[in-house]
Amino acid sequence: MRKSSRLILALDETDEKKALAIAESVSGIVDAIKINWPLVLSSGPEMITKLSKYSDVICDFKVADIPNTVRLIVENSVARGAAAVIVHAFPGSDSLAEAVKAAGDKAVIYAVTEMSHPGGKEFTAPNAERLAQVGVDCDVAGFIAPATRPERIAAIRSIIGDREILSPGVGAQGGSASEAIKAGADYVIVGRAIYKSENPRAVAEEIANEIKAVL
Ligand code: OMP
Repeated sequence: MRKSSRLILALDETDEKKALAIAESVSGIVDAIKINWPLVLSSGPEMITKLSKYSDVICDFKVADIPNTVRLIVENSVARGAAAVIVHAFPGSDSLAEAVKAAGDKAVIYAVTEMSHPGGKEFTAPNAERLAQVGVDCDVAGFIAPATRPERIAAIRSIIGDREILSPGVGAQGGSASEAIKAGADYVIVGRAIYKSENPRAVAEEIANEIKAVL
């Protein structure tokens, strides 16, 4: 994945026309576009391929299943053009290893450690270090860690070495892009603050400049 602006757009806009217009307008500014269930369910999985014309696409399916099902989901995401797939680490090392194997050299796998929302403190936070370690053992490319708790990005960094950290929770959830990068994130993931704004390109540029200032 490109590492330039360090900004990833979470495109949870469910109107296909609007989503494609936003993707086009931020293309060149964001390093990747992340697609999640809302847009896949409203507009179809072919959106993965359509978006890949504008940017690398991360399929955020937060896959949490037995190895065979994980393999089928990753293979089908990659066949549609995904450059990366986000999976949960908690189903265990066999599921995670199968995800990495299914991605092969065509895509990479990111594993969730601690989630960014308040409920993320209940189950994911107390287990985040173990989830990060299982991801390292299974050789995932990187991890999801919360911009809403930058100190936790630093804690995850101490376990994963130089693997990547993608950090959601900037803007609508209260986190700051520059604080997340300063804490050790490689990329920040931003959704509503960009796609719900009047001028998504201008907001994306603003966040990219905020990140650049602390690099
Ligand atoms: P906004 O809150 O609108 O910026 O969107 C954040 C995006 O990141 C959404 O697509 C979430 O599903 C995703 N996300 C989190 O918000 N928190 C997490 O802990 C993990 C993710 C993710 O895996 O991307």
